[in-house]
Amino acid sequence: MNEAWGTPSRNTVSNTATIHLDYGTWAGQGAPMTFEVDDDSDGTIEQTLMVTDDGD
Ligand SMILES: [Ca+2]
Repeated sequence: MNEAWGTPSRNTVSNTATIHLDYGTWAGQGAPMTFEVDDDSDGTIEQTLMVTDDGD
């Protein structure tokens, strides 16, 4: 399940997960965005995912 990450999708996190978008550290358009994933929504982050904005 934890393959290399490209674009976030519903297939990569469980339906009980809570995803926090780390806007506080996001440099803006074109910069990588950090997602913090709480797989079981217990308040502890299990995964931190970096997603590169390669879009238009
Ligand atoms: Ca958790």
